[in-house]
Amino acid sequence: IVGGQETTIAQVPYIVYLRQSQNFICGGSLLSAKCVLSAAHCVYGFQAKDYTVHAGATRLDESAPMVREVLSFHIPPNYSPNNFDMDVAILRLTTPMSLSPGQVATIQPCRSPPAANSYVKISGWGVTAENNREPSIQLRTAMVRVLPNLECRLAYAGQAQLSDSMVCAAVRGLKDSCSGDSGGPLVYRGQVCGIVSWGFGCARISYPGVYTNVASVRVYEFIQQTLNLNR
Ligand code: 4AZ
Repeated sequence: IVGGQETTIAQVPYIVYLRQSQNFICGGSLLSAKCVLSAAHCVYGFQAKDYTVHAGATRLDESAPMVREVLSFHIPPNYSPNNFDMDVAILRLTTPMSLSPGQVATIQPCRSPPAANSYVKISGWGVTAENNREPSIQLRTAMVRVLPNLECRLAYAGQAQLSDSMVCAAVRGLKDSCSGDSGGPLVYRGQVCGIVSWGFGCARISYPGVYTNVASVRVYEFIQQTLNLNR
């Protein structure tokens, strides 16, 4: 997170982080005791057995209160690693997290998207500046503004295609998600409405952060169908 502030897990009890072969790589959100919402690009091309999901942690340098292995990934068949369309994944855990109020909690996917210009909360252990290489040891958070669709399409015009499965948010030039925040939550009114996905650089004036739009029909239906497989 660039331009944010330190926080603790008590303020963001639904956030988890993913390790792949012991390395911190991404964030995620707990949708249920056994299901984690993250970005497809955090897991695409890799194997479930190489991942662990860490919950209840504020800092990366202490062992997380709860660590679980990943049984399987679910990625939409139309996920495109080239343009990040449908950048969403559900990770099914081998054993459920035990939910402990204030430290480990679930969050619901958002069915109706926040209106343009709403302020939303992003959180993660990603780098605090575009050129940093190491993640933030402490969990950080920032409030960013949801951009009108047109403003974001104009920002990326000629550079990248934005699809209906994407939504942009930023305080342009100041606050943004960045490398390592991928897969983590964008929250509005207590629901997860976005997944950190991509952007050109971080907190640049010209290029807002792009998030998977959880409330878009294609993404919302993928999430619901995948969660239903469990029941
Ligand atoms: C990344 O590299 C990344 N500013 C994540 C989010 C953003 C940019 C890059 C959005 O994982």
